[in-house]
Amino acid sequence: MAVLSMLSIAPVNAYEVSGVLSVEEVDYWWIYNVNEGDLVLLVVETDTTCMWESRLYYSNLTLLGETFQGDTHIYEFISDKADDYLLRLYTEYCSFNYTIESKYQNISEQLMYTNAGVLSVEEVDYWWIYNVNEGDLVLLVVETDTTCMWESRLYYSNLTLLGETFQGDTHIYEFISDKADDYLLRLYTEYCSFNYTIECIACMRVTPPPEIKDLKTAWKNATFVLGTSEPYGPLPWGALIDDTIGSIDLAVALASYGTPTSAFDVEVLEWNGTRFNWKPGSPSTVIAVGGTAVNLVSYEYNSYTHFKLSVAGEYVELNVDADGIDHIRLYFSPQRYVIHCANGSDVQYDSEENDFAEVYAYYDAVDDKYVFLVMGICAEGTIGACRYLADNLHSFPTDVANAEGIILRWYDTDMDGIARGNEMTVVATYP
Ligand SMILES: [Ca+2]
Repeated sequence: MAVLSMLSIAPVNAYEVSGVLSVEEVDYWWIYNVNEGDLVLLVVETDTTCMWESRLYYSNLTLLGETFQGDTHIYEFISDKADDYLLRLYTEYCSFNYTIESKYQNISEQLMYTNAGVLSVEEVDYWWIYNVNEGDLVLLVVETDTTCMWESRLYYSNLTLLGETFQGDTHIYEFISDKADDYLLRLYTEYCSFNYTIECIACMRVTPPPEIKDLKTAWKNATFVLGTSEPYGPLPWGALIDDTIGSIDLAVALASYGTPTSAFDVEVLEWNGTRFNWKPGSPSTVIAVGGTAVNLVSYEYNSYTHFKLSVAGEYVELNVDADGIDHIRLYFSPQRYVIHCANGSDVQYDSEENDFAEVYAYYDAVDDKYVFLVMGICAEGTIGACRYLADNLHSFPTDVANAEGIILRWYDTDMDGIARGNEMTVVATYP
């Protein structure tokens, strides 16, 4: 009897991964390191009887194939280029379990950064997608539970329209970024209120800029952050006890609303020799007391304020557009102010009797922190600004309450060399 040669048989699709797809949800999976000439047998098995959708892309988002029919989706082809493939699964009507089978061990789900929100009838929500680089793959999905038609738009930061969607409940934006930018997503509903989930690489809600009056609410449990008494990193000077006295007065006033705490700047920020980064676990709401030259928080946010320390550290200046003042510059040696007036003339002041301060409320969307800055040019300005805020916390004048920033001027009315709240005058409000 002839002996048959032994049959060689083995499963092609040796690897399986599983997931659950809920109604209106999108899942992305990467199949890494597919070689040119590979026989690709990729099967997505489900337990649903609903129609659902899958797409297979090259890594540059060129569509390789898509399937709408049937419960199980089958992709069979010879790969024509070495690439990582992206598989997108989307269901509109039913939730179901699925299993992806292939011979590729390197299959992994794309993890998405998730934010949730609620959109009410006639409401608009804005979200930033920060720091998108040219050439980045952008996967941005807004999943909703509505059956109404609603509208989303994606803009470049200069409001040039990148894309818009009106159809369907879930809106999907998939593209390769053609320029480095922050992107702005606008969500708008006219007919129905609904919950939504945004999934992408990095999304954050655009928060209205905080105002001075929010000191009582946004910062009621804030951490007071003060500079150390020695120079540190790029800071030329140590902080003075004035910052502490001012902080105490403001903290006591705030204590009727919340429970302020305190920290040194070096406890919450780390200096890497080039820039500062918030340390893990650093507080989400910060009141920084002390100017750019002595407080790391003030230094870090210097570019957002009107209060500038010169690069060489020989002067501090405030750009002010108020009371005929164009800008103010304090030279540290000798101690004198030069006020550049809007009419072009310069006036000098003695810094023993005069100071200026800026108070600025800021939301840092990148680090998701509320930062409240109280910065004198000299220590008297800082302590005077703290005392002004403490004195007026319960009833700010309207223009101050609704300002993001204010410039205060101290003049030592009683000539005792100490700044008090009633010696401060608001000379400008921003914006
Ligand atoms: Ca005084």
